[in-house]
Amino acid sequence: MRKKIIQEILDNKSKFISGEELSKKLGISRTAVWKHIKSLREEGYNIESVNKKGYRLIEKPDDLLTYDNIYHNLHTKILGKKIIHFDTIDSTNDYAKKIGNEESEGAVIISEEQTKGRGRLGRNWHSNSYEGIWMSIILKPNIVPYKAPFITLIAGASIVEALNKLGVNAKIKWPNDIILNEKKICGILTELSAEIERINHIVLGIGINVKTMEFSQEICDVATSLYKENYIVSRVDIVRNILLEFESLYLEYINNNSKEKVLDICRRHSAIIGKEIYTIRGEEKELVRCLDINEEGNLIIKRNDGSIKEIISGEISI
Ligand code: BT5
Repeated sequence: MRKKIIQEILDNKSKFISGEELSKKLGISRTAVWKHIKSLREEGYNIESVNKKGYRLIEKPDDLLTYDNIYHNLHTKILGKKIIHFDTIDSTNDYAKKIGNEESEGAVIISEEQTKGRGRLGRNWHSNSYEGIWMSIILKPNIVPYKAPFITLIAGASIVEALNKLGVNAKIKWPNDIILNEKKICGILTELSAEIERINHIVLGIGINVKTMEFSQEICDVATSLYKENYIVSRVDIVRNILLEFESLYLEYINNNSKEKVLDICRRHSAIIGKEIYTIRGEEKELVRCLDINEEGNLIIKRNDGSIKEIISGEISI
């Protein structure tokens, strides 16, 4: 409905369209029209309303994550050549998984809101309207499935690089969190559709808190956003930068099996290397020292008994 109202007002160019005309055309009440206009204004649409004349669009916000806004100055070869944009959806990862086999590599699904955003292991990912970047990228690398987990590290590396270039000193908490001032601003969810020897597609889901000022009680102690930490950065610029950084590191990996740059970024911007962390397995928590990330992208830790261990996947906390 929101889209239809915008379209009607846009089609009317700089002329006024009355509330009555809009309500007739769209088959909704005038109060409903007014409510939609109010929420569009909150999103940044500058809509003039004049008594007896109606509504007129003065200015569109340039921060909506649409293809039209993102493709300018997007200097990628394959990523983001197609961007499917939703106002609201259950989960961009779920949608990308449904269309993954038909779509070409590099297609991006972005939604302004997710009603069932997912984290790992069925956990919930809070994805309020217009407050963040909730996107999924469809990838079809010609690599064996066991090499797929490294793509999460490529994503983490590209997100911190992208944010750093916008002046945000974010860090990677292996394997899939990006943190800022000790709190989580971004999570990555990589999902694989594969046969034993061959990948059908990978859905790389990225959620970044940008404008959220208040988090629900459940996550307010662990989560933060760029705005909350006083970084006023455009969502469109962040998306463009991530797609560009990710593409170059990703192509190096799948074409040349080259991991050095990614590992270098993950080490330089690590939130945990050299620190004491907890590894978590079920109810068990163990205090260990994080030594490094090895060539495979796995975590190397030292236990209290002095033994060195490699961690391939899992949960850690600081
Ligand atoms: C993640 O899982 O961090 C992966 C999040 C991926 C979200 C993206 S958004 C686009 C795409 N579509 C989807 O449906 N998902 C992806 P995990 O490591 O399991 O962390 C989940 C935990 O983070 C939750 O249990 C909460 O404690 C916390 N959390 C939930 N929402 C958050 C938010 N908005 N910001 C920070 N922390 C959050």
